[in-house]
This record gives sequence, structure tokens and C-alpha cells, in this order.
Amino acid sequence: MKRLDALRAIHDRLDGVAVVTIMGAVAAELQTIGHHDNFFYLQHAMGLASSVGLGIALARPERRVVVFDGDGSVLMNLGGLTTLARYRPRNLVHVIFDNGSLLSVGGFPTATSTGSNLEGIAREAGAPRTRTVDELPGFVEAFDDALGADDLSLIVAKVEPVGPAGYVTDLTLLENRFGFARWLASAGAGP
Ligand SMILES: Cc1ncc(C[n+]2csc(CCOP(=O)(O)OP(=O)(O)O)c2C)c(N)n1
Repeated sequence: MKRLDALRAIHDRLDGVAVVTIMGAVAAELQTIGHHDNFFYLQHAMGLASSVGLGIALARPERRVVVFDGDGSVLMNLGGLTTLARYRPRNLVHVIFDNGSLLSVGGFPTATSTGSNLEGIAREAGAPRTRTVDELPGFVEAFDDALGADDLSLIVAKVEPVGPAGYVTDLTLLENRFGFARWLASAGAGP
């Protein structure tokens, strides 16, 4: 499965959802498919996208929150998984695109390429709903199931280590930061 295809397949489900992504390939792919003000692309701070998502989910319990993470990022802050499980926001879906690689900085292999199991780590951290999927229909089904569930959900999506040729977009960090904050502030109860 290619991450771009996975994102394309569920892009229309993100309407009204607070979306937080890591930087690099996944951010560029989501913007290519179509940027909206409810998407925030966290720059630099690897491993903290789920922490930003957790804060939003706790502050805005009426709103769904989706985090698009990467295996390399999660591996840099495994404690984030224990914090998520501890606070267990019922409105948060944590998707980890696991390509076994630090793709955005040259493709160095991560520990998931040598057997570390992020779903297993999250489950043992106390995450209530965890899935690993490796093909597109399974991903879409797992994503819809998670979005419709009233509990913290984690999906590890095994994807190929491929991405766009470049990661630079014309959306600046500050523009995105203020646009997202304005959307959050103005958005009432939603999905
Ligand atoms: C704390 C920190 N260290 C290093 C970087 C540089 N960096 C940016 S993206 C990236 C790789 C991210 O890997 P992964 O989460 O697996 O996502 P992928 O690029 O494979 O989509 C790295 C190392 C960073 N942004 N922040």
C-alpha cells in the first residue's frame, strides 16, 4: 500500500476533523491531495504530533481529531503512546504510517524494519483499540471504524517507503499555524 493512496481514499472523511500530521512526506502528500484549514502540519518536533493531537482532543471533546504520524517519529517519543493511553481521549484516531524508514531525510531504516512492533508497544502501553493493516481496503475499513468509534483508536498502516520528489510546499508554517488556530476557534461542534 502506498501512503498517498491511503490518504486519497480517506481524504473526504477529514471534513470537520482536526487533523495533525508530522512534517515531510506525509504533509506534502496531504497538501497535494487538498489542503484545508483544519489540517495542521507540525514541523520539526518528531514524536510530538500525537501530543498536539492529545491536547486538542482533550480541550475540544466535541470534535474528532486525527493524527497522521510516522514510525520514525513515534520511535523518537515512545512515551507519547503511554500518555495517550493514560488520558485515553475518546475522540482521537492515531494513524501511524509505518514504512520502516526515515523517508523524509533519506530513507534510513528504523527499528520497525528489524522487527519492532508499534501496535504491540501501544497495546502494552494500554491503548484500548489497536489495529495493523497492510492493504488499502483494510486501511479504509479500519479508519472508518476508528472514526465512528467512541474511543481512542490506533492504526498502524504498513506502507511502502515511497513519497513525493520534494517536500517543500507554498504553505508557510505561520500561515498554517494561524489558519488552523482560527479554524479551531470558529468551528463549533462537529464530527
Ligand atoms: C527532533 C527531530 N529530529 C530530526 C528531525 C529531522 N526529520 C524530519 S522528518 C524526519 C523523518 C521522519 O520519519 P518518519 O516519522 O518515519 O516519517 P517518514 O519521513 O518516513 O514519512 C526526520 C529525521 C526532526 N524534524 N525533528
